[in-house]
Amino acid sequence: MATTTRADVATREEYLNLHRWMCMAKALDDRMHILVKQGRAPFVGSSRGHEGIQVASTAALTSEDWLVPHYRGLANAIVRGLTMKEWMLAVFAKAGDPLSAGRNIPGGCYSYHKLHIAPVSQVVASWIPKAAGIAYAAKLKGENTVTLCTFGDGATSQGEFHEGVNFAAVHKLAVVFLCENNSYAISVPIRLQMANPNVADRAAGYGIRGVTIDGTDVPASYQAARDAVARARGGEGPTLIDAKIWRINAHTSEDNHLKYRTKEEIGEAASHDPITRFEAWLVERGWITAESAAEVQAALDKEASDAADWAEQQPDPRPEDALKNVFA
Ligand SMILES: Cc1ncc(C[n+]2csc(CCOP(=O)(O)OP(=O)(O)O)c2C)c(N)n1
Repeated sequence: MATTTRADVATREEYLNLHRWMCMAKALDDRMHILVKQGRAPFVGSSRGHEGIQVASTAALTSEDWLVPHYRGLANAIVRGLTMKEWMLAVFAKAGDPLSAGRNIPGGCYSYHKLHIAPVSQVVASWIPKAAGIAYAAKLKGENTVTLCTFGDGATSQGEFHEGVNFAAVHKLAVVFLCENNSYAISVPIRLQMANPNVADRAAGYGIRGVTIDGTDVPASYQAARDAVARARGGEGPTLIDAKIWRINAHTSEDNHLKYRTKEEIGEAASHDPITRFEAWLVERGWITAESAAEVQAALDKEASDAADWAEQQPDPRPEDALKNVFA
C-alpha cells in the first residue's frame, strides 16, 4: 500500500487548504446531524471518515475538469467551490438551492454545472458509465480535461462498474476511478461482497493501472490522486484507485449501525478519523498547533450553524415552479 509522510508533494498553503476543506465538511456534517435531531432537516448521508480522500482527490483537478461524485461526496463539492450557505439551502429545500432547486434529499441527487459537478444519483453505480461517457465526449471534442469518478465498495459489485471501467480502458479515457472503500454497503460487510477485498486488483483485468492507498493519509492520497490525474491528462488512460477508509457514522441518519457493528468496531472507526491524523501530521511540521486547529474548527462550526439559520429563513420553492426544468 502506498503511504507517505513526504511534505514536498504540496506546499504548506495547499495542505492548509486541504485541512480547512475537511473541517468545513465536518462542520456541515455535524450541524446536519443536529438539525435532523431537532426535526429541522430531513436526512444526512454522512461523509465523516471520507473527508481526507475526498479533498485530496478533488484538489488534484483543475476547474475545467469534471467531478462525478457519489452521494457521500460533500467534501468533494466543497473543494469545487460549494459554499456553506448553498449547501444549507439544499438541506432546507429552498427555492435558491443551486443543487436541485429544493427537489431532492440533501446531497443525494444533484448537479452543479457551474462547478463542473455532474449529476449525482442515488442509483448505486449508475454514474460510473456516465463518467466514462463524459471522458469520451471530452476526447471526441479534443478537450484535455480529466474526469474524477468516485463510488463506494458496494458500487463495484454492480454491472455498471464493469461497463464503465471497461469502456474507459478500451478507449484509454482520461478518467480516475476512485473507490472510497469504507468496507460496507449499508449493513453488508465487504467480506460478503467480494472474495478479494482489494478493488484495485481488478484493474489488471481491464488492462489499466490499479493503486491501493490508505485514504486516511492525506499526503499519500494527494500524491496518488495527482499521479493518476497527470497520467490521465497525459494520455496514459484510466487509473483505478482503491482508497481504504473507515465509515465513522452509520450509513445515513436513517440507519442504526449498532444492529450490525459492535461498539468496539465503531470506536475503532472513530480512531481512523482522517482529520485527526492530518492535524497530527501538520502539527509535527509546525504548520498548525492543536489550539489553532481547534480554532479553525470552532469558527467553521459557527459558520455552519449561521448558514443553517440563514437558509431556514429563505423563501420556499413556489408551487407553480414544481414542473420547471422537468422535460418529460
Ligand atoms: C441500484 C441500487 N441498489 C441498491 C440501492 C440501495 N443502496 C443505497 S446506498 C447502498 C450502499 C452502497 O454502498 P457503497 O457503494 O459501498 O457506498 P457507501 O454508501 O458505503 O459510501 C445501497 C445498497 C440503491 N440506492 N441503488
